[in-house]
Amino acid sequence: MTYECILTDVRGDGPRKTGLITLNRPKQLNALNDQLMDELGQALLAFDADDSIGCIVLTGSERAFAAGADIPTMAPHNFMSAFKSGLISKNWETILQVRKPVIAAVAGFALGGGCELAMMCDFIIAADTAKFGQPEIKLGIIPGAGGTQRLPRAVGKSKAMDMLLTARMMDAAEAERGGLVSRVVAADQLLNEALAAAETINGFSGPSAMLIKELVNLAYQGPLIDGVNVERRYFHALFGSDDQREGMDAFINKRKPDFKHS
Ligand code: CO8
Repeated sequence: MTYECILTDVRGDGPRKTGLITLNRPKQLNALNDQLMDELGQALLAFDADDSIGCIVLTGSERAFAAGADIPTMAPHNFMSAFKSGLISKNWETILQVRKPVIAAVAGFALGGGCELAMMCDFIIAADTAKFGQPEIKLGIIPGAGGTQRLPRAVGKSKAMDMLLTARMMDAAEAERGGLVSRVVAADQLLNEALAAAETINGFSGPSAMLIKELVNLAYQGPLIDGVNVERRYFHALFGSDDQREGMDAFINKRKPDFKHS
């Protein structure tokens, strides 16, 4: 498959690899247009369906992860055309269908829809150059891909209100303090660090990784008790897997596990 707005690659030395997706509209700071979002969705689903892939890393350029939805594409719309066409919404949430872990590796600007896309990933590793923001208020609009909902859950109400209402950007250090990103690394180490995290995950049981992802998202999105109940069912279910027997036998016999991802 050849793409115009993204690059794809497969990385890693182990038996399970990492699918790498790079947003690639450098002149527009990776502004997210329809074509890019279509291609991103196709690439994500293709890696998700590929049994040799354990994890996906999504990244941008040194200057920008993504500076938001493509403003010239949105500018001509009125309410009815936005409502009737579902303005750029149809292909924005494909990423939420992906069952394997998706790591965002963010350098430079992650603004508006770019910040929202990063927040739809499972965790964010940031370069020390990263800047996060939801500046939609400056354009007379509001976030449209979950920014008003996911940002407060990530950084708390006060910081979210501050960012959404004043349009100020948060640098990488503040994003880490606030819990928006899991770690901050030197910009020239960003991709290595994200790929190393993916490789670590690839070495573990694939079913465990996918179920952890589903459960953490449940904790993040839904009521506590529902998440705890589903967790209990899946916890029991994994005692029917080969990887549970292998993982525990390896621990007891002080050897490295050889997971079959089944
Ligand atoms: N869309 C299109 N083009 C963009 C965008 C964008 N979001 N951001 C930057 N560009 C373009 C610029 O127009 C410029 O192009 P050109 O060279 O042809 O003039 C090029 O990228 C470089 O940008 P700048 O010259 O402005 O570079 P600076 O370093 O001076 O500034 C900034 C960088 C601060 C990132 C600045 O470009 C900026 O403020 N960009 C807009 C950021 C923004 O407002 N983002 C939010 C957009 S709205 C949104 O994302 C809503 C999401 C809704 C999703 C709904 C799904 C259902």
